Amino acid sequence: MQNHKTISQAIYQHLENAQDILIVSHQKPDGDTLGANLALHKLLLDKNKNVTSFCLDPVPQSLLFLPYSHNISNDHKVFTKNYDTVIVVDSGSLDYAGIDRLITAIPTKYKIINIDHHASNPHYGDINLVITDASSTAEVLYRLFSDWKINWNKEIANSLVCGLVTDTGGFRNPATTYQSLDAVADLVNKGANPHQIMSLTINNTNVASLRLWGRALERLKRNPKYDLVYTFITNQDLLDCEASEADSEGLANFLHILKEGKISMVLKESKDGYIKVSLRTTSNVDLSKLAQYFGGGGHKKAAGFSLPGKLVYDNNKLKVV
Ligand SMILES: [Mn+2]
Repeated sequence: MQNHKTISQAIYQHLENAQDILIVSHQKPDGDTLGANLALHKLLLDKNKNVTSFCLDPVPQSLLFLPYSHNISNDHKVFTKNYDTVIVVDSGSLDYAGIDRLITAIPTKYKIINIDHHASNPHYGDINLVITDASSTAEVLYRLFSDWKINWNKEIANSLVCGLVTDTGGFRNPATTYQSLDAVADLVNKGANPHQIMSLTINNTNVASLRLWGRALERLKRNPKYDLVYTFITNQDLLDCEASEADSEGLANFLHILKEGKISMVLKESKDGYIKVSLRTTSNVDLSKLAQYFGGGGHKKAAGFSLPGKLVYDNNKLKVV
């Protein structure tokens, strides 16, 4: 942690002198990337900075409860304005954030502050705070804000708890540590309401989504050779169940409850002609390395990558074509 304290101070010093700050979440946003973005957003607004928050995709309905969520822009024009600082949260790369090209349009010189917890993060920022044993970027920010002794408020506390709740699957996955729970306990003391956040996020499903999960669960297969359990979702499934791609989110995490298989894998077709592969394990296999081999990334116990192609299920066999 001694190294993190030095980086924490470097970020603090930089932000004290910064004026125009862009905060970027990753595309297809989740509760962690948006919670982290908006906690920083509120903190920097309170410090009278000019703050712009960006995400390539719109805020999902289920996360609109986050304080200041309406301040998140997905207008590419925000990249034509002047900034001295770009903070990227919860993104293993600029490409993963979806801004690798957009960022080149910023006319001024700026520094990138990279705040993340993905094991595959290659430290692409000018200042990098990447804590891979943190459950979430929200937990990284909790440690940062605690170092800085900020003036806490309910909005910041709720935004951070949203990241902690969603990235730990309600404190159930192996990323949940003493430090995650300690952070949440303290944030509750500062006004956050984890029960309400859980019922708005992870305990917030719909009929279309459950029908889609039903299809995927019915198809679960074991591969004894690799001690793997897997299933898949096609674009046709989305049409048949009147579900959206977002409705399959959480399925890979849900498979954590399985006692069979070292690794669980969910393959999902996406509309852009790719197959998204999500991997989870409760064993010591480092999935981030496996995912990086295929051009993806993530954490040791939860990682993913994409492949071009389609899924074909024929004769009880799944093929990628
Ligand atoms: Mn995260």
